[in-house]
Amino acid sequence: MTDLSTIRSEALGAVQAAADLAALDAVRVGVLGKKGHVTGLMKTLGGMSPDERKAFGARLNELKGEIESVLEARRAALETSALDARLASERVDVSLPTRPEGQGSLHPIGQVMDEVGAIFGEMGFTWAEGPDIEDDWHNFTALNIPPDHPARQMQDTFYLPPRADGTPIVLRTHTSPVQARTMLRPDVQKMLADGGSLRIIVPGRTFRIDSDATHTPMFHQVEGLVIDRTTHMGHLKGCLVDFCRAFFEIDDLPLRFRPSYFPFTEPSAEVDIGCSWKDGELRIGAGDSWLEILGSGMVHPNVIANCGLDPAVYQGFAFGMGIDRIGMLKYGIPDLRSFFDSDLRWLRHYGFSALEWPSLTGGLGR
Ligand code: 2NL
Repeated sequence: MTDLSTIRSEALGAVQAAADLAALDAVRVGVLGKKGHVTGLMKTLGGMSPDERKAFGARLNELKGEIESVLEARRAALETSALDARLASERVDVSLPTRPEGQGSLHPIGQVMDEVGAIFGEMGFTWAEGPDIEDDWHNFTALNIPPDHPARQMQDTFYLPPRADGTPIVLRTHTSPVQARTMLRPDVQKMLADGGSLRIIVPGRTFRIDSDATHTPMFHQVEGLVIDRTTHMGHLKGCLVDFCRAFFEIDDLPLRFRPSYFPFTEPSAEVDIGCSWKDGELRIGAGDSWLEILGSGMVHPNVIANCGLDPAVYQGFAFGMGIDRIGMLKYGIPDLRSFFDSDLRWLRHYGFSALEWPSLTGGLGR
């Protein structure tokens, strides 16, 4: 009897005296744990007579319940005061700046495409796209490339399994099939018949079996096309001079139009820009060297006819250039293959801000 009331008063006193949760748990273990006082008394029940056991057992259980409930009440009180203390001592500084978020950057290829788009956009060209996978009619035949032309060879062109009807399928070797598809569109034919002009640029991926320091099997081109009844070689020249000077941001950039040959244009011209080499480094815009930058010409009458237009009525010019190549030249990127390595350090170095849109008035590149 004295045992129980002593245990009770000691236990209740210890619970109230526990200053933190760890001390409170020590009290619980000392009373109700495996070797606790109450647990020890529970073990003595087995040696008692049934009447003794019943009476003592009931009192023991009552004591155990009482201690459990004061333990629980004290635990709740300690937790509340611990939280109150934290709330009083810690504070959130809402005036702190936010953590900087990682900002991605634009790949130079997309940047150069946007720059080219901004320049030709100012001249009234719209942006056209089409499929990477083409049939050989749109990729070769429509463009006046004869069946035995070396460009059609398996060594140069990626062939895919032919269509069920036997039509050969290729990865497009240039973006020209998009121009052919555009000219063939009924709404474009009607617009031309009504006296309008077609002016498009076609940026996109192209594929050729070629792989070395200056060629990758996948690369990027932008081609352009103007078709109406009066556009002539003078327009071609003025347009491309303006483009090159705007793109390289050099007002007096020297240009040279050099006679050339393409199956899809007649006459054809390649365009070189003036440059010089000093200590192995390229300087664009002055000097006595020339750098080939693009190919161009008046659209061949056969191409006009293949695209459903009368070559006696319609004429125009076309041009094509390598996006990757003009990007390397403008931004001093030495190795073409690095464009496609997806190296984050390279992208951080050569990448462009996604928040600045190239424009002739606001600035093209950096
Ligand atoms: C080059 C040369 C060129 C064209 C592409 C073209 C397209 C049609 C009709 C006529 Cl639909 N021509 N495209 C014309 C001349 C040159 O590209 O060196 N590209 C990298």
